[in-house]
Amino acid sequence: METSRLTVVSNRLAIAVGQEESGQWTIKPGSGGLVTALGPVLRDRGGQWIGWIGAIGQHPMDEGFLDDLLDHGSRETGYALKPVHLTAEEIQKYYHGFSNEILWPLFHDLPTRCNFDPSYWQVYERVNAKFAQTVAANTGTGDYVWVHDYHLIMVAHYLKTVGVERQTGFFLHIPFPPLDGFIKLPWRFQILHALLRYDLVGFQTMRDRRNFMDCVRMLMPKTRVVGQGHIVRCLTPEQEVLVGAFPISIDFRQFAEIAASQEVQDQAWIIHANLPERQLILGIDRLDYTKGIPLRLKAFANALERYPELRGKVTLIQVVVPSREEVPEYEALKREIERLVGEINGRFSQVEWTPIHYIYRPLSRVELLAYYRTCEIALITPLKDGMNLVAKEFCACSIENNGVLILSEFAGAAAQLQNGALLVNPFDIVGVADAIRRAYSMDENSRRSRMARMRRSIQRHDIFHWVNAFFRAGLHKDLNQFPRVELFLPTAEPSASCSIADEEP
Ligand code: ADQ
Repeated sequence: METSRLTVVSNRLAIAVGQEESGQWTIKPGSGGLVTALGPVLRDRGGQWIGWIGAIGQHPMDEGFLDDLLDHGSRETGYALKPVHLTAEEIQKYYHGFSNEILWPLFHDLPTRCNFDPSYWQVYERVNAKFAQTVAANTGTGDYVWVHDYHLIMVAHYLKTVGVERQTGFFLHIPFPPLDGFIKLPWRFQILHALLRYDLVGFQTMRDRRNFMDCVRMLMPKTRVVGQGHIVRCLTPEQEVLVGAFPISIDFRQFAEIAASQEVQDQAWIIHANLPERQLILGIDRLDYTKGIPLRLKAFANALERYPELRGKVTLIQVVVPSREEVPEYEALKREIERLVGEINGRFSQVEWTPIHYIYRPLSRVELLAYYRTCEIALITPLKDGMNLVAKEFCACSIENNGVLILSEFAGAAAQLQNGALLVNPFDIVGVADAIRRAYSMDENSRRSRMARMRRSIQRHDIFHWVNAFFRAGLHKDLNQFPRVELFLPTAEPSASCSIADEEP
């Protein structure tokens, strides 16, 4: 009997290839929500990951050498890495274009930011077909193919088009928009039809699933919806599709354990020793207009303005992780953030107190966890977010149960954390400012009971719970029923000329 193996497919592989000044190639674990979530899952179980290698095409690299590099990466990460190569035009029109100039803003309820360039669509289709070919070439009929996110909605459609039968699941990491937003998409029928070619489609929240079902009911009249509750069945003229909500999570235990380590504790102590006698408020985001950073800075200024007792008593540490910097819109956002930070610091700073510490770079894992552990308040105010793992990571690292989470009601995480977090409307500057004041003066008992509730919930619904819920729905089996890593991993010795850099989240 053929063994069913697990193949994860995402736009990017779980590693980033780069070249140091010395000319040596390095591979680092990738960053971002998807890698943080799936890394521990595959590491625990093994499997293979198919994805784009990143902008490697611009550098001259021998194909054999790349294979060596990936073999090395496979042994370090614990799962096999299978690259998909993209041309410059494909990167431009499929990735920057259709994915990030159309689907990303539209699905985050920001249609005015969309660039509906018709030339993007064909390239999006072509690249999805390319991914489907790589999947077909690297899997067998018994394997489970798990496709991730908005870049790759058409993969199951193209597998079916060329007659390749695989069991497929799809998980959307970003929100699914309401009908009146989705309906603006010129390719709305093709996208809905393609989603209904998977065997199982998963969303982050019930709200996303409801939005999707509204679109199916309105735009696909031949599809019948059967059932209620956690998972429903869609009967299309071609097949049956299961549709469910599976809120993604984190490896809670690992975050909590590392947060308790001596290394993190030492670093946390240094942070607080340098910013004494005040409460630290933490904001951590990728550079992106959906994360609501400028409005958050304005809310912080509003709090300092209206509540003078906060001056000198709170410091906002705003960490921004560089992302999509080559896109003018993101460059403009960076400049706006820097202008606001300068303006607020210029206005409120005193000799021994600077209101905002601004950090624009990725953090090492130890640094990141030290900030989570030491900051008393997390201020997480995306305008819209699929889930937001930072909110969950902050809670997992708040091992003394004394952190306060201020969270946007438009983050997917709000559904799960509403019993402990202070929920805010990120567009309401005065409301967010009031929440900052409330968090600052919250008594110890309330802090502890709220944080304990959130930590319990995240611990119970951790990343392994998420992956098992998905597999049970799609396959009636658990992650540990997949075979171990040996089935996929190469056996060659690591090449001497490449190295794995220190792990970053
Ligand atoms: P992202 O938009 O990347 O993910 P998020 O869920 O917040 O957003 O994940 C960010 C990840 O980056 C976190 O795991 C965090 O640890 C890491 N990170 C943050 N700051 C960092 C720093 N300074 N240095 C290094 N690493 C840092 C997408 C969707 C989300 C969804 C996830 C998972 O947009 O809504 O929650 O996928 O499904």
